Amino acid sequence: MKRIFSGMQPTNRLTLGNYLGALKNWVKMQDEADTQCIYCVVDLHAITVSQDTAGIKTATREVAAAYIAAGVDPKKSIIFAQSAVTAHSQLGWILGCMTPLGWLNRMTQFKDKAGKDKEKASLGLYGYPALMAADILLYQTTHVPVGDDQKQHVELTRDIATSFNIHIAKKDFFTIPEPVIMGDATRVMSLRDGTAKMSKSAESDMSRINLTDDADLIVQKIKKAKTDAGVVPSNEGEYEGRPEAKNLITIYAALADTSKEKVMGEYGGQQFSAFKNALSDLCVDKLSPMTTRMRELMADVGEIDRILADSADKAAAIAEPVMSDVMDVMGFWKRP
Ligand code: AQP
Repeated sequence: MKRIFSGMQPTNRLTLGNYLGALKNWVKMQDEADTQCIYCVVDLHAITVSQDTAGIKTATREVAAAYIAAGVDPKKSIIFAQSAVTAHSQLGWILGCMTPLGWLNRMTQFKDKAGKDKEKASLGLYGYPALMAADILLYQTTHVPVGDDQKQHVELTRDIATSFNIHIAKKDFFTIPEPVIMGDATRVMSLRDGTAKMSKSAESDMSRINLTDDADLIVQKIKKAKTDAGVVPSNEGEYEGRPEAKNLITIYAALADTSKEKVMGEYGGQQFSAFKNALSDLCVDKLSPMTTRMRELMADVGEIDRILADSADKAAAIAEPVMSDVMDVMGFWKRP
């Protein structure tokens, strides 16, 4: 049986990037035969950069609501908050103690997220990959769907698991997970800068489309999206060196479930204003059912909490026996 584990940070509301790059594929995976999907809201990871103690609970519920609104079915998949299963922190610490600094020093995400002043970055941000390894290994995960940017962390997870199996457990204890690089996953770029990833925590709200944006705001954001002085490209060669043009075509193709070539065949040579109108219509058409469902879900927080609680029980039922075995392997005293 395949067991899939993946997660998103409740650092803000989810964006079109999160949807097209990950969520859309998560929904497909839950219908694959002999597959159990575990989709986590990784709130412990969210506090590695800043601690929004007033907003994280709502953000966690909103991310869970977005998963469900996008099509993740809580009857088929486990949707839970990472902090609700304490074994994540426990195993994260243990694995952190056996992860050499040399391995962590190679992680490019730390370099990106710590920015120029690394002295101000937290120990948590540095140790993020050890906690991510714990998230994955606790469930004896077989496959981890990730974007290209996260592949390095899954490789590190494999190294940590292999080292634990050889040197500590002296047997095949942890399943060695395979990264599933989502080949058809779309990399959505910022609407203000075609060379930067669309990111939910980027400073400018105009740089992204949030899954909660209403139709007027979507239209406004796409209208103001940066383009260049040319017309819509007609082929791949014409969008090289034009990241903003390429991004809008990529978004259109992903939303319409078609190829970029087909989109360029239809709109190539036209003014961007006409193409942006078509893109806005498509975006509103595809996102509004999701936005409506999210609003309904968020209007009944009790129901979201029931789903999160029920799923946390299911997650804990898998994680706790693994954690108990880790305690034995580590030689820790356990309550008799
Ligand atoms: N722009 C994007 N295009 C394609 N995929 C994306 N993902 C994120 N942004 C894009 C995918 O969404 C998943 C969730 O990732 P995360 O919440 O762990 O954090 P992230 O990758 O760092 O995403 P953000 O939105 O940029 O969050 P912040 O601003 O908090 O850092 C991942 O599978 C990711 O590939």
